[in-house]
Amino acid sequence: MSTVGDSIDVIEPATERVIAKVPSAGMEETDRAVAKAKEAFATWRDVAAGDRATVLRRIAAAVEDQAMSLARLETRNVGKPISDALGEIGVVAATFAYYAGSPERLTGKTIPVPGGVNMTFKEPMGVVGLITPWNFPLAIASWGVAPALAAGNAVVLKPAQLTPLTAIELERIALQAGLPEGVFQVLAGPGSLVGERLVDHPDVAKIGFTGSTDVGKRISARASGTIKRVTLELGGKSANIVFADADLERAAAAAPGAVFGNAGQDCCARSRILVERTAMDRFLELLSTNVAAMRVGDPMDEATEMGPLITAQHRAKVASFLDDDTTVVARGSAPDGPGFWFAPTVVTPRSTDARVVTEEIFGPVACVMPFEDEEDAIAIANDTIYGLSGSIWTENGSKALRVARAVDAGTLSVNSNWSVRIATPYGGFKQSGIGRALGPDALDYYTELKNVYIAT
Ligand code: TAP
Repeated sequence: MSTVGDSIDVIEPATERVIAKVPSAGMEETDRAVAKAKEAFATWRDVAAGDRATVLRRIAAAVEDQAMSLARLETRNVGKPISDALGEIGVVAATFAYYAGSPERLTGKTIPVPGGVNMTFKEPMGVVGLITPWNFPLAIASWGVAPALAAGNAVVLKPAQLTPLTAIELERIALQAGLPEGVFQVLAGPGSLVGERLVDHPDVAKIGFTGSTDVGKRISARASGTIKRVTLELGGKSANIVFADADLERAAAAAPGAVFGNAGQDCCARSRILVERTAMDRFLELLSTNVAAMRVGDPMDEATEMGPLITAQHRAKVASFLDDDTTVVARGSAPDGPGFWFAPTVVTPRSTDARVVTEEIFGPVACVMPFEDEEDAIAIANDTIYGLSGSIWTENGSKALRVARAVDAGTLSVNSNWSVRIATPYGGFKQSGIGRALGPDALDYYTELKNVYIAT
């Protein structure tokens, strides 16, 4: 991607070619979009709940109808395998369908109090600014857009400049599905202009941000200027904890997908694989075989398991983790180029301070470390500023639950890598974020709780 004058060149990571030019918004366009959203909100908030639900259902159906073309666009723009992209577009449709059930269920409570009764209402907030990353562009956008619209808000979405294409398509689909003009707008443009203006704008009631912890901190500080509501879905350094009593073959078969899925550009990538020392040799042997067998190549091929990285700059950053503090113990293959390829790589660290142990890599590099016992595993898993997700592999159910309760992370799976389910809350502890996406709880982050007292 590069910004040329007023347009963005969108690059295909697998070929390094420009595949689209998109208008790049600035401050003025942002102010205009917010003004239009504010006007649209005034009527959308009063649209009957059942009618809002119908529009969301129509968006879900249209996304499903156009799943293949949307998936192709996502694959070309991000470099992710087409089978993954199709799965993600399925998540987008399912997210709209799920939140289509919400407008009519956004109920409050009646609370008896002396001399009268209190009622609570979940009111829409107004104009919501959503700022999203490039790794799961449309899926993550839908996690904000669908509950925000369901609750009666208007939305201005700023997708990452690198990957704006499917978000632009979603705006078109929403209009065709009957969403009134101005209720949902997409503004491609730099975070330093469009993003910051949305955060500063007095008429934006809430910011839903998904991205890096560094930018999340900046947004959090800026948002204090207007006491803006903010939810933050940020980075991670999740642990994949493998006990010696686990089904090692199953754990080793799942481990590559848990960290090399989306070429490691996944906030919940289990990039620290913690293995009980007595099982280490066997686990590494199985893992190495599985990594060598990974199919890395043309993202449009249905058999491909891993595509390229997003940019040359990002590839250089990922490569910088293979420094003197690491030993490469297994490596898969990758095409030569063009394309921003990087082979899936497994390393062991030479010290616990190695960058590969402490920092989010956001690429296909897994760091394997031994632990001695349950207590040690928990201590290592929690020795990070992040707390997004993680997995625990053991055949002992009590131990699984003890460890899951003790790990400081928002989303844990036992004998599975699966983090994201539309009906359940997703988000981070510590510097992995504030608030939760998905599930019924997400609606609380797109509504204000109002309390009305009536004297009887
Ligand atoms: P960032 O560099 O943080 O960018 C995310 C979004 O913020 C982009 O749209 C970006 O715009 C915008 N932005 C940049 N600077 C900004 C500023 N000063 N003010 C307002 N907006 C600004 O992240 P990324 O590289 O796209 O994504 C990778 C990161 O996201 C990783 O850390 C990953 O873990 C995290 N992530 C977290 C989750 C969840 S759910 N926890 C999910 C996916 C990704 P431009 O880039 O277009 O300028």
